[in-house]
Amino acid sequence: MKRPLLSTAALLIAGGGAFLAFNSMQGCRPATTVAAVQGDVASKVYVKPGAYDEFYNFVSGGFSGQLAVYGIPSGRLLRVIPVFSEDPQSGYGYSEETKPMLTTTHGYIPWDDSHHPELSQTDGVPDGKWCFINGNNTPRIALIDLGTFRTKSMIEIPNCAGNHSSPFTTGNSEYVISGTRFSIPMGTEEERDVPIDSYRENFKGTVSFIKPEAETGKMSIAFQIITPGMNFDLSHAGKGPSEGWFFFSCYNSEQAYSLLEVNASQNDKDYVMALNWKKAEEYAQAGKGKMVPGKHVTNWWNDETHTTESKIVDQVLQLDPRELTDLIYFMPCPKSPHGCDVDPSGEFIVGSGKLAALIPVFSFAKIQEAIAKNDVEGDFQGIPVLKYASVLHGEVKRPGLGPLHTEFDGKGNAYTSMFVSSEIVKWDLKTLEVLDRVPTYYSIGHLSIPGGDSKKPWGKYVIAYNKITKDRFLPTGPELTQSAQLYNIEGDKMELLLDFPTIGEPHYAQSIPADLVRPREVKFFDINENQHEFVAKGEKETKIERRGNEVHVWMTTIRSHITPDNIEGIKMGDEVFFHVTNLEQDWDVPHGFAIKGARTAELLIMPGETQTLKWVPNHVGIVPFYCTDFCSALHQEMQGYVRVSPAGSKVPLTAVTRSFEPGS
Ligand code: K7E
Ligand code: CUA
Repeated sequence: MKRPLLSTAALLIAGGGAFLAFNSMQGCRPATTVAAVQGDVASKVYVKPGAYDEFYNFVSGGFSGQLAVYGIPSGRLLRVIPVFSEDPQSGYGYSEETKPMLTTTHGYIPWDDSHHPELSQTDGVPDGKWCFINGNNTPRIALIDLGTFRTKSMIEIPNCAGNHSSPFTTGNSEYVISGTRFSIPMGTEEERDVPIDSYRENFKGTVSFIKPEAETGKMSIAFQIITPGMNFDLSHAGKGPSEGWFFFSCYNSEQAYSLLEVNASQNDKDYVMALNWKKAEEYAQAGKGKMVPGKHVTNWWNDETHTTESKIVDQVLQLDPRELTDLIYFMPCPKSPHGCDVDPSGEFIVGSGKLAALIPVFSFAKIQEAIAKNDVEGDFQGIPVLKYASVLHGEVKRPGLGPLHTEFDGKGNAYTSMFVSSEIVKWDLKTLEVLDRVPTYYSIGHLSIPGGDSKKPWGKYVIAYNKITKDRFLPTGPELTQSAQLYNIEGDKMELLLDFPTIGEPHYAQSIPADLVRPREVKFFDINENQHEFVAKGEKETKIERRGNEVHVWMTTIRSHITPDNIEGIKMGDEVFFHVTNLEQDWDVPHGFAIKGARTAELLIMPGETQTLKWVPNHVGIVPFYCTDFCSALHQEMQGYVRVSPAGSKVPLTAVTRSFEPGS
């Protein structure tokens, strides 16, 4: 979303758009770069050394592909969890055990564009068990276990392109959703190889319902719903009265396939799609769908074997709403809606039209009435379009420019981010009156209140995630950091407390009280439960074995030595697999493993865990290896040697640790 606004405006004017009016409207763009910060705010974000933050804040890394974890209110970066991208720091994507996690039907894909962290829920409230996040580019959803802060499972989404309206959850995490941003032709090769300008006939969207198994976190696709071709942008599940429904923002109802900037900005209204997922579930269980091609990979981390298990699935169950006519309905929504948010009561659905000068709020009760009375204004490709006036609770007038996303404080207020006018606008859900506005620095995308899309927000803070920071931080060359800004929202007026930089580009983020996460904390892995194929549960179990040109080394680490540390008999042409078990049984004592010339990265092995580095020697001679993590006073002594001999050498294969008499 980082883009020159003026050129957009120019094109839209050329295209007859109403953007000019936006750009020339005055009054809410922050005039000064120095925010009015009260003298006493420092105490409100100050977490004294040794104390903990109140909230964990999970922030998407955008094009970094990762998920960053901050403490709130301090804004301290606690961890970057590798999800869709390789991570040299931990060996994620480099160890033999983690490589399959990033495997798809396109092969090994070590990067993605992550947008929306979504915490798992129980009874509509975040429960601290998992955090989901979407990969937008090569459509995937990942599940992060908040016991280990690691990627636990990952599923590829078939018949999808641009997994953007994802991975929003139902109230008990029965399902998480994936809606396709880009519509595409699907089916056989012949059906897919069509002219781009046959969009209207051939391009379709899908919405997939992914089921995470409650016990294991394994994910599978329960069913998929085919939709008219459009762009599905964001979504949220209903709750309370609207439990059982999902709502999606849809843009490009023009069905443009070129220069969308202009061509998809023509219609005054696009749609919010209401989807009855309880019905869909019923139909799926009653065999009303059909199996269609939908090859995808689903990967799952087994905590006992410390290894990824991968499964390829060839087909998915697809439901067609042209036959199952009570599955989806469209509601007109001005104009090119982005955010689609449901308030804590579940009655109000907020559609935020990027190009709209107002914010429409839909009423779930009225939607139900309109459906019951068939109160439609027509159809869109066979799907009923309900009358705007009939489903509208009301409109927030003159909220600001470029509304994107809305969150809630649980006290009857909504907070909407305004990308163009760079501000957060607070408004009353019932009266739709604007109550307060604060500048953000600058170009806010998402915003987030702890629990702010759930039934029970912890309405203490709102955090802005900004695309542009211009003059807010020390300059760092051509690219400046993106950032978050923390505001207190306990009073009538929002109050800016803190700026903090973020990794990659922050899109959405969610926060949860640390007290809900900490009880599940895993401090180390029980070595007795380690079922890795190549585990060595003690130094006596270390060994070396040749299998053709593969050499396997069962290796252990403990403060402060690696066993074995003298290896001979490796030959050019061999592939060496170091299976390193960390024997420690204590919190926060990882050991690292690196070897000269390795073409990937190190391993960082947690206590009780086994991880494997594959190494192909390419020089004859003595090659050192060592521990990379300063683990003890004698960390620098934690090293060893491999002797590499020419191919065909007769040096016997040995792996030992030797005692050594000084001076002998
Ligand atoms: Cu608004 Cu991808 Cu949710 Cu970015 S998206 S801002
Ligand atoms: Cu083990 Cu340093």
